[in-house]
Amino acid sequence: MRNIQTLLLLFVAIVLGWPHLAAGEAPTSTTPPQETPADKDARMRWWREARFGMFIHWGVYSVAAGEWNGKPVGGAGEWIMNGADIPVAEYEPLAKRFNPLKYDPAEWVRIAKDAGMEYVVITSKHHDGFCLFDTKTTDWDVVDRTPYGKDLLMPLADECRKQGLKFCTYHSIMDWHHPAQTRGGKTYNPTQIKPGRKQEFTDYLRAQLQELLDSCDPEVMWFDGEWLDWWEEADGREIYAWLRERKPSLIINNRVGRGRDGMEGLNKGDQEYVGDFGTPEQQIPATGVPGVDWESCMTMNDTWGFHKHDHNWKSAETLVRNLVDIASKGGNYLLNVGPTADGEIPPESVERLSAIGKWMHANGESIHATTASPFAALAWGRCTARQGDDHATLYLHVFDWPPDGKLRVPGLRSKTGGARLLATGQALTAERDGDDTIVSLPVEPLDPIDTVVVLETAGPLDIATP
Ligand code: H79
Repeated sequence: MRNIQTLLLLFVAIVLGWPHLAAGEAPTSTTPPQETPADKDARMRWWREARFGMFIHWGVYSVAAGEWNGKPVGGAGEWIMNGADIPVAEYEPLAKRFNPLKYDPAEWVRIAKDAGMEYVVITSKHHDGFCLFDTKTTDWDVVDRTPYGKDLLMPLADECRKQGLKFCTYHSIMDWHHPAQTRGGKTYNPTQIKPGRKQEFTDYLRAQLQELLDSCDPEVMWFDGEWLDWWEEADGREIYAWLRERKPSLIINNRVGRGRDGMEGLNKGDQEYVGDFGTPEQQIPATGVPGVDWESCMTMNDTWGFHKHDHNWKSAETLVRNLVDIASKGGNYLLNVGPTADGEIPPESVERLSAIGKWMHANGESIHATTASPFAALAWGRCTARQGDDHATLYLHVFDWPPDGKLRVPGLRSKTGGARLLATGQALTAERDGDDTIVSLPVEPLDPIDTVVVLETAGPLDIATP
């Protein structure tokens, strides 16, 4: 009897979807698939190990290239519809001039791969609503409105798979073109939703996401444009759960919901929020947060979409050091390129990526699949690490070469198992000095941007807390 009761209870519970559903919810609507911490680690693994990816902002704004009616428009290139206050009817004809005949996805992926990047995130749809893939949800897309007339994402996805990179998409929730949203005239142009038409937009969004899964099958879906009064955390939770049901391995950023704390990008602390990683934008957090995944997205100049008047390029030194700084804090670096309407990555970007690649070729081991620095701060640079139970490899990134040739690693009391320059293998001596370890360096740095010293410990990591 007891057994029958238990079985009955179980049966009812399964049918009603207990225990994770509250009364009144549609089954599975906001409940992501159950996942143990180990499952989550497995899902996030490639992303955590990659450390470095390429962001690509491309669309019909690339035709305008930061100019409207012959005059430069301030702000980012992909925001020109807002910056020059262009009505939809005047913006749409840009598509007729979007004909990227020089688009060579194999070359783009090669450029990313040679830079040491392991994934690519491209705009499937930015705030202007224009779709770079073949969608049936609207004719505001590359196939229906441009002389080029072909899906731009599928060939890139194919090339990524061929060359061993992960293919990912960026999709904006804010949509200045969708008939259910009205553009505001305010800064950052948050749209309003027309009364009673939210469902129409979320159906449209889901249909597009399904098309992306069916065609180019991204590994990350990177949402943006979520700072709208009418877009709620619950909406993000629904989309998140719905996507993960369709593709359990999918990784989704925190901008699908309302968690992100402004441009700092990590989640606000007032409640749990949906999303797999935080998204600092144009900044690097002062420190990492143990157990929190995050990715800093940043530009090489001051625009995401191509802008012909933006010549404010960061140096290769800054870009490499940003990558190292981010890795030393346990984050990922998503570095942007804004290809032209012809389909070319600007030469200034290619040059910088190739300089980063040169550094990565010699030093990539100190970035990929490493973990955050075990030190609080290092006066001369940064540290990344690889830790086992009874041994650690420390990668000491020397930005400022010590004039006396003595690299002091404060608080490192572990027995040393040898030191060397990563790029050449040249052996170095390392000795204890009280609670510190001192590595003797050659007179000149190998690479003035960042010379990496590998320090192996013999035995577990032992660091005196400052
Ligand atoms: O796609 C690139 C930019 O076009 C886009 N994000 C990157 C990846 C971007 N959109 N807006 N912005 C960047 C700046 C917007 C900032 C703000 Fe806000 C929106 C300020 C107030 C509303 C961010 C969200 C800070 C608070 C809420």
